[in-house]
Amino acid sequence: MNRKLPAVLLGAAMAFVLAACGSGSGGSGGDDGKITLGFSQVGSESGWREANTKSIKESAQTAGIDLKFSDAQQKQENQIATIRSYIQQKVDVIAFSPVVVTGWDAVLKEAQAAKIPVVLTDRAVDSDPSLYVSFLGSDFVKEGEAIGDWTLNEYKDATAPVNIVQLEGTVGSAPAIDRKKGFESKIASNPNLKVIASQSGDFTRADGKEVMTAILKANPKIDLLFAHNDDMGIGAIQAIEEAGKKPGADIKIVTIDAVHDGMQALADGKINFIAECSPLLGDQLMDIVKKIKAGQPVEKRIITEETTFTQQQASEALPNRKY
Ligand code: GYE
Repeated sequence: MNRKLPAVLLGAAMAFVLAACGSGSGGSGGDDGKITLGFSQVGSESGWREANTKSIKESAQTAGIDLKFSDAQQKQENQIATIRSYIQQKVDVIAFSPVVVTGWDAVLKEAQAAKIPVVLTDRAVDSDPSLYVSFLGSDFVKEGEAIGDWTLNEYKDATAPVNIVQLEGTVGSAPAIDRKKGFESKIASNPNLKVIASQSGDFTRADGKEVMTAILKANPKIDLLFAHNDDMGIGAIQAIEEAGKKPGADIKIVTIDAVHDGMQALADGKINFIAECSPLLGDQLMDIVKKIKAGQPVEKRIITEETTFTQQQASEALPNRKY
């Protein structure tokens, strides 16, 4: 996977940005002087996604950017079709949150041939970095590591095996791949920590519940659940309660995102720990878009700042959370 960015490519990307905006022609934003941004969203699978969509729409409005927005319903073919239509409409900049990491080369090359700069938000692709201008989003490996560190500490005195279940995000998506990698790399140092089941719940509450119900039936002893997002964790809480067990006590639960409903479950004692993943990418995205149009340099990789929450910290933070 080619997600490391050799320095030499930074220069190449810059040259591309400058070439793409040097002439000032071609953009559909010409008529009223507004910049036009075409954005292809993954879907509306989670509370995180809802907050992310709201952030992008609000920030576009505040920035005076004309936003064309499309929801791909978690299907790559929909995203590709939308990006092609943005190319045809000659938008000034295309941004998208790629549902999976593979399969983007052709459409990214089409955008480059049309001199339309592309910004990745939230999720990565495995295409050559010269095919996009910037990538704005979280460090998902770090989030998985934060969950792994909590787990190592929680079970540091364990003398018997700790049975762990993992509910993975969308198969082939950057957050599912990287969170699993970060988590598993950490827990590998304690041989008592055993992942006994690991399956995708596609980042949704419904699938989280369904998959956890089946896993509970097949595994009488589960100590810890790691769900790759809050929504799957909340779905699993329902499954655990229906199985007559107490979430947060009989089965401990750790998740990623820290959206409102996750934080509420954490404050209520049903989740034990959450690593934050901020969906508030709108303002930074609009800044990038404006810089690109102004021919100014933009950073190739912009990493979102995030933290972690214990139950106590969640109770304290909840009243002031924006999402
Ligand atoms: O964690 C999950 C959403 O890509 C970071 O996608 C995002 C993830 C987020 O569905 O809730």
